[in-house]
Amino acid sequence: KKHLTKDVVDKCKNKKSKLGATLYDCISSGVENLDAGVGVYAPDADSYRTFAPLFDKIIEDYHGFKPTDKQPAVDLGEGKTKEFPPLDPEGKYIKSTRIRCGRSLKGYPFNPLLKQDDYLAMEGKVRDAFTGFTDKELKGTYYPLDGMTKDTQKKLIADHFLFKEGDRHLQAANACNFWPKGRGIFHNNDKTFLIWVNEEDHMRIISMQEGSDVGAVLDRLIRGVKGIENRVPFSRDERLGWLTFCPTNLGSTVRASVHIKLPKLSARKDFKSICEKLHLQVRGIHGEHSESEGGVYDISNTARLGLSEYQAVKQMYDGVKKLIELEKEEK
Ligand code: ADP
Ligand code: CIR
Repeated sequence: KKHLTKDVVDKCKNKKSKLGATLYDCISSGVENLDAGVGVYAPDADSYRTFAPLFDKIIEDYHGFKPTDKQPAVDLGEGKTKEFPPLDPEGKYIKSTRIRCGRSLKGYPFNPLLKQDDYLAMEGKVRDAFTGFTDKELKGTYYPLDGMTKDTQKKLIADHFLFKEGDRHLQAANACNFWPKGRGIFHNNDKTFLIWVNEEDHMRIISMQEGSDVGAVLDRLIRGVKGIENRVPFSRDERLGWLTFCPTNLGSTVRASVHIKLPKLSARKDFKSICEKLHLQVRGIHGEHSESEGGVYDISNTARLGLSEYQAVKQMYDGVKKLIELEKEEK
């Protein structure tokens, strides 16, 4: 609605990406969901170039990343995790901490253009990679969604480990074809290291634990990412960094979040705008498009593109540190 001007439509309406995606394929989610925050997805990597008149505007609006900007070199934060000691050592505010990143497999488009055979082949490839983990803490089991009981699935979702099902934004983007084929979750015994397979992105790599030890969560994520990238090649773009289906996740792809209670601050009318000024995004207790429950919010870095993985985590860390200070100052 905001960026699909007549000029943009005229520039894009007769184009097709290398794999045949049209402008409508990119905007269908927002067309069907007028309350969407962003409303577009890229069916393949080439769509970001072919439909640049639209994507560039949305990317600049969301990340502050200009068409001439370039994603910095990868810096996962290796050797620097000690810079992130627990944010809330007494456990008064923060319940849990999670850092996730997205990765796409080289040679495959995104959801709308994948066939059932692609899903199954991709699932096989990443499964092989998981079995190769040598790090004791990361070792675990892959649970395909196809065949999982509804009770197990519900519990994994309620406990914040598994992706939801039936997201209307993804459905309208044509991203749920052949569901649940090729979809699943890998996790270690403690459920502190998890990988979502073929939900919104080919892979979402997640590290999470109770409490506020951001450094420990990041350290585990780094080991996990390195453990997989040795086995499956990821697709990366010179300008846009790690490639993802949704333009909000490009670049570092990192969303570092805490589940936090800030009773005084969150009662203020300007709570969301305080967070925005600190470059923080507020989500509800069950993630995107959900509400807060019992005063618990999911607070994370907003930007992912134009900053390194380390900087994305630091954006959340510094912002949440400030929020806790402000909560303590409130009368
Ligand atoms: P994503 O983080 O992958 O963009 P969502 O916003 O849907 O996707 O969140 C996925 C799940 O992760 C949800 O169940 C959400 O509650 C959970 N989650 C996010 N941050 C935390 C956290 N700090 N602690 C525990 N669970 C979390
Ligand atoms: C939307 O437009 O609301 C969904 N397609 C999700 C967009 C990415 N999420 C976000 O910025 N919070």
